[in-house]
Amino acid sequence: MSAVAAVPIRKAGSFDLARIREDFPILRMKARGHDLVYLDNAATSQKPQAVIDAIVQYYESGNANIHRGVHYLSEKATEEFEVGRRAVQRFINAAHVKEIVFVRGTTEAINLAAQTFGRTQVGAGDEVLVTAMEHHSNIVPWQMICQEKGAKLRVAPINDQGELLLDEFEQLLGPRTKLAAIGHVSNALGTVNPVKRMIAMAHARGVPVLVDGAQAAPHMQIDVQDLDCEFYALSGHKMYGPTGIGVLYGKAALLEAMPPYQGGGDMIRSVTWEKTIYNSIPYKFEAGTPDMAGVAGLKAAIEYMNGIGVEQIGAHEHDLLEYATRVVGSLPGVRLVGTAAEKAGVLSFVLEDVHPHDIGTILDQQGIAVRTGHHCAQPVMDRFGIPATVRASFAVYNTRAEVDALARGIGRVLEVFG
Ligand code: 7TS
Repeated sequence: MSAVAAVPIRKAGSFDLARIREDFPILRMKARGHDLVYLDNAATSQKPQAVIDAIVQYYESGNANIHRGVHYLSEKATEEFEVGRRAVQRFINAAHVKEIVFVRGTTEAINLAAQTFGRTQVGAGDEVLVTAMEHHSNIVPWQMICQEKGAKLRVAPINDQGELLLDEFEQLLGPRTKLAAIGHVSNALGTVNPVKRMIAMAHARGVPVLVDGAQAAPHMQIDVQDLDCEFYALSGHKMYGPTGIGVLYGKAALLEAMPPYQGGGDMIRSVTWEKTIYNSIPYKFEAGTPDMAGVAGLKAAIEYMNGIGVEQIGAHEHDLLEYATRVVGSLPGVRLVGTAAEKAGVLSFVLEDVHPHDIGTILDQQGIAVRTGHHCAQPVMDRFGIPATVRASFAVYNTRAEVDALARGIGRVLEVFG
């Protein structure tokens, strides 16, 4: 039986939460003697059996190095890898399959863009524009390039709700701006940025745009042609796929013009001591043996999401977020951090006089997994004048009962801390 057939067949339009939960073996686990309540999905989501099976199956009956051998298994592995690339292409509606570059994850995708596009396009006195709600992955690679080149990193500010100030963003797009690198959804606040409008604003001034889609791809339909972004980065492990695989989408003309990122096997057409001729895109950016099993798992994850319907997933999570905002937000002493009108998947909060780490520890004793800390978005914490938040983040398999458990857990924190 193929991994594809192992994906539960579910008509888009039907949403059976109990069945969806059965697809995720880890959800049957106990944590510290309690039913596991996994609310750390923005860090990484759990994996459905179909994804686990696809990886096992790859190693059981599909493993060989790709693009190299003439033998049966190598041809099969190569074909599966490229089928996976086409699945990603369709998932984000890229115009060409060659615009899909496999990388380890969003972090590597952004570093690739910074070290190739950034390094060749950004010069002394130029600017790169980001927003005040970026994850460190969409800050540090640009800081590094700006430092190296004598360029300036500009930051579009946010308001007290955690929404981008669009007018300021627009004004910061200047004649020296070489790239706008913007998060689609904030991992610390949950804010959904109006990226399509932002891209249009940037394009009106001739500025290309990279979108960090790590927190968007798990929750909403991505259409890179409709967005018209130059680059889009995502991580497989946040969208029910395995760790170690992610995607950089780039418009073909840009990818073609960019120098390679890493040198090695597969990214070349020919090598002599005098001169190396690079491979065509996307292979030019895929030096070395890639994560074939990861691509098999990512393809299964995409099929899994499509089987439920990406819109259905987003709608369910939105319901949970609204419910949690109401239930948790009304507990005494709770202050929500990030109250944008448009949000996805994330509820960040602080409790008066209790450190987030203590809250996380007491919740953990009840089997509830949340994240506490700065969420790799320290400038966001600075903006709100806090060191850390507690973050509950939702996935397709979470339930209102789990939100109730979270609320009870916070009640316990309030008892402990009086
Ligand atoms: N961008 C955003 C918006 C993210 O949330 C993350 C990871 C990354 C980039 C980096 O992705 P990676 O797959 O390369 O690590 N965010 C989180 C988080 O919120 N908790 O743990 C990782």
